Amino acid sequence: MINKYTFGEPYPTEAVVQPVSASGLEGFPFACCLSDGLELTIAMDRDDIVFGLGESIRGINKRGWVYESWCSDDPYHTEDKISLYAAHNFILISGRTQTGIFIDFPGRIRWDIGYTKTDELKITVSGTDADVYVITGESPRDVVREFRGLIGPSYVPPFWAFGFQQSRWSYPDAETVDRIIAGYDAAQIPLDCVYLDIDYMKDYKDFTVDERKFPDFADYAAEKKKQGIRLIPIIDAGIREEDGYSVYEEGKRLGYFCKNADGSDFEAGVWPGMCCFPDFLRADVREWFGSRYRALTDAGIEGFWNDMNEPALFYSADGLRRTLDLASQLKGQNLDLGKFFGLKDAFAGLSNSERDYASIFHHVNGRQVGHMQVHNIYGANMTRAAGDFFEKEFGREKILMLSRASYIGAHRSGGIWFGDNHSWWSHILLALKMLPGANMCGFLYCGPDLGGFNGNVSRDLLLRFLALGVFTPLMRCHSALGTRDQECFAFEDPGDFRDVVQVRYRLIPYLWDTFRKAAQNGDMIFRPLAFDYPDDMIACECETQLMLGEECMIAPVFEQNASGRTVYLPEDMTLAILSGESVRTEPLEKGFHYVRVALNEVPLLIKKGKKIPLCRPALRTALLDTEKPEYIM
Ligand code: MIG
Repeated sequence: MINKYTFGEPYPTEAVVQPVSASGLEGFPFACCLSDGLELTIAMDRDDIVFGLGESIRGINKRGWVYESWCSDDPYHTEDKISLYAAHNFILISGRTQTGIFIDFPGRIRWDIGYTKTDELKITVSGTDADVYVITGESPRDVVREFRGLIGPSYVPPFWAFGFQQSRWSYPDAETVDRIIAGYDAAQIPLDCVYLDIDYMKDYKDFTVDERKFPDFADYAAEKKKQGIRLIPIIDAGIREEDGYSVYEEGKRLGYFCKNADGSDFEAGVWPGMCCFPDFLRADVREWFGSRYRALTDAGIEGFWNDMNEPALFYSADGLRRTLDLASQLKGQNLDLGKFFGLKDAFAGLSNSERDYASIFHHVNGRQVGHMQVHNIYGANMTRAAGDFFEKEFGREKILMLSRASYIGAHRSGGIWFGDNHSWWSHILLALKMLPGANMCGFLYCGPDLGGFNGNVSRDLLLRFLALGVFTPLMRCHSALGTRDQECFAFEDPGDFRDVVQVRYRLIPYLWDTFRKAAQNGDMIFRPLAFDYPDDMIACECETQLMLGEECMIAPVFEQNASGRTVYLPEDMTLAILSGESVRTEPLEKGFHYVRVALNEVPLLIKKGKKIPLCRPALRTALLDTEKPEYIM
């Protein structure tokens, strides 16, 4: 059952598609207090598990930490953080009763989940205008399905988006892209997409291609497509200020950019230098910006990733001026501690600064809206701009769309990648823990940067990361500028990588089917074990394995130099060890088992009475023969 409670006059985020009439606030089920903001206090039972918050830091059970919904460009996903790129304002308190809470509010929200007081959940909304949805159901899964009905159907990518994807910041030109594809083909490792990061553009200008690096881009893209490879260019939120650049000139002329308080265009530096930021909250701006993707779809491009749309700001024009003034004031002085650190902090604080965000204004339907109140839907609306255009122009399931920032509602327009993680062993598990949360909020097409974005990967870490990625709908290897080569063929004995990626291709028909069912039924692909075995205490506390679909359970190896891992089986299951075209199965009884998994192997646990179809592997999704699968059970 869904109850909606409306406080004040909420900003219409359009996260919800199913009309629900609001209940009277006198029936509001939680202690609440209204002052500068809305504060809800909820008592938790000792054994309650709190699921949710989608793409966020820490565990599947969110208890014991404080989180903030505030879309943040933060490349250090360490345990002390409270925000990542997304604002997925849905939690599910699961115990004797099952209660879902969705706070539809696009500004900052603080979730103190037993951090200050062990058994108390305190939600602090930084405003008094919010819709609060309270959803109850028989089981956690029921609550999620109800919620998903409320927020509408998930984005479904094209079939080829289930293929393996290789990315790097950057493959700057056609020769490099060709070398990557040739490397994969020579090693006989399947591949479907190569990503183009910011360097394909001319001076980092959206919707341009640097002709020196990619001469005759449309012909080149067509040639790649003939080889079965899609190119996926990046699009950033900031628009370079440059006379003669049509996107900038049009945006400026039409008044489509975000403003300062005095009505002038807000300016901040990002990759292209000084930029303006389209006011994506406006329908007319979305339509305008969305249609700009045509510059690339006309060249045959069928996939995009929207980046830096929190929005990330390296510095604002104002902030930089202030900081440089301070520096010149201090020039020649003997800097004491206070002055030195003041200067240092002033430079460090230039990026993504609160003061800058507070100085941005949107103009929606004749109303001026301060950015702080709507920060969390900025990126979501950039992705909606693109998604709406693609759907209108090409229909559904034709264009691959990923976004870095997101809010609930954006799950209808695209998928997400989990941002700039590290080549750290702990980040295999961090990704695993985000998956069910993201699924709850409708983000089905998602996954982490496999191998880790920042830092240097090791061969074994990449293989173990890939063995998780075999199951994530988005299976993309990506790495940052300056890191060691992270393509599968760049390591010794690429045959091991082929074995792992082939397992993915063998599973694609099954994963595609599972994905479609989840999208159709408003269900999850990945569930915490607690959803399926609520009476099994060990299963409820398990944070290193996930249920996948109706049939199986995944349990990736996540430690270096480990020849396997301990797996907990809440019931008898079949262990399948998959590697290339080989499959080994072994029945295992309920309980703990140490399972040996070599670096070129992928473990999968299959429930009693279930079977998983496997097709023959192929180098491209288009070459898969999905007709006569072999079954494992
Ligand atoms: O500030 O375009 O998350 O995937 O490679 C970094 C360069 C900007 C952040 C994205 C990452 C991408 C990178 N971008």
